Amino acid sequence: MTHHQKGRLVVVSNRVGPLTDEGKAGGLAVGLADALKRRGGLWFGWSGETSEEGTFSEEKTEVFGGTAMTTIDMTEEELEGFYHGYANRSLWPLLHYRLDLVQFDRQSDRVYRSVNQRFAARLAPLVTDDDLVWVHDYHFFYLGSDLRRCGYKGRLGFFLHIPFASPEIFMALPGAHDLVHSMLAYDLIGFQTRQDRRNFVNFCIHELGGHKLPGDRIEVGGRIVQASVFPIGIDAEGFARFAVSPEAGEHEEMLRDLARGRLQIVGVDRLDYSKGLVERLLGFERLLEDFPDNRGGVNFLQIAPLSRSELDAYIDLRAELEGLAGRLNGRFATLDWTPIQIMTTGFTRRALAGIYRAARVCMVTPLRDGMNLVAKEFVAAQDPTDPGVLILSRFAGARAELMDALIVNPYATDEVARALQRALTMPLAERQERHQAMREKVFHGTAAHWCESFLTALESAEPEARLPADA
Ligand code: ADQ
Repeated sequence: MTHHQKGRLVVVSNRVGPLTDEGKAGGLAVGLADALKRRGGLWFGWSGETSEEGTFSEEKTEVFGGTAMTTIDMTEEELEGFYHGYANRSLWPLLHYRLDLVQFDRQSDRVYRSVNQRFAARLAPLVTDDDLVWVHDYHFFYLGSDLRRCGYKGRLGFFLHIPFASPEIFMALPGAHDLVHSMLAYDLIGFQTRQDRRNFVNFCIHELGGHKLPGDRIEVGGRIVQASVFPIGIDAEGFARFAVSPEAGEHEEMLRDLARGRLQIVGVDRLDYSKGLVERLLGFERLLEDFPDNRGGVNFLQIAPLSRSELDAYIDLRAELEGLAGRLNGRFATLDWTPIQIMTTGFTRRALAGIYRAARVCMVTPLRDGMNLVAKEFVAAQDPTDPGVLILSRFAGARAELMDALIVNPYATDEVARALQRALTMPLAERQERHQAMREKVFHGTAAHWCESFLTALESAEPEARLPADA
């Protein structure tokens, strides 16, 4: 056997960078940046800019230490069809089980595939077969098979950050078979949860005629692929340090001063229909109806930065939420108390950590979520001697690890209200016990751990494995 030379890590994702842990970088960027800093390598993706066809600037490359960040532009038409269209109007709602919001059209399907091809063609000359190529998320399902067509024979992995819907739902996608077929070009496919993996494997078995092999492998039409579970995490120690920084302290204090002894409930989510924000507000309203002692005694702060605000579904959601919050405040507010505050402001990591720390309760109640890093950040930010309580949706990927949260069905308004009441009145000893159990999970399953587990599995994957008969 020839010794496999450890190649460079090549990460492909729609957005590239940043390589620092400052500012507003999410957990994902931090985890990847970490791995790239340790291993050196290339981060390849979209520049975030559009330019006219034919006048594409050469790719831009910035080098930081051992890592190069190389990006290319898209045309306006590509941005519309690939990003706003197929990725965010078709795949996002589909994979979050929202067939009522899905829009399919053949133009954006076509553009999505051609952008995957173009990115693969631009990436191909930048990689060698000794590299480890790791492609991220639902923007690039086809990129692996396109890269193979360009001649790449090295190891090729894919990680899906969002849920993989059950075959019943997934089959609604025109071209569903094509898409999953193309995914088989990857040697290793990673999912957030066992359920996502099971949905994918069931699709391969029942729709593509594949079967299970020992280990995590499946065989489809002679091609062997490994499908495994790698729950993403956060830099827990780093985040816990942020939570005791001066900037966090200022925010924590500000929030406590404003609350004037009232208990603080927080929610932190991109303003997205998958996050269950409407249902969450209704749960809070039910709390005030059914447990009236809380009137005047709790504050609910929802931080919801705007996201994809060009899309109708997001414009409608924003209007619905603002209407609901207005109605609720109108109904319950007194001269010295406003029950709900919604903000669309972005915060630094440190400020956010301080806000989590000031909260008695954090509501993470998505209708579907791949993982949900807010749940993990909230746990990491708490003061272990006086921790807050996490209310977590049974439909968040994080539920698999954070079983010691108060688990709710976000659609069941009464259940959400009861969980809130229980969280607000939970004795200190129980808060500490639950927090301690969750803290262990969050500090064990970190972003670095996620990254290393995936890359270790990818390193030992056999590139383009085939059944002997097929070879
Ligand atoms: P998202 O859907 O974006 O991620 P999430 O995992 O919660 O959801 O990550 C959001 C990140 O944005 C968190 O790190 C949070 O702190 C940050 N954030 C939110 N509001 C902010 C604000 N106002 N200011 C600053 N930062 C803010 C997708 C999937 C998830 C999966 C992740 C990672 O939908 O299910 O967990 O990718 O795989």
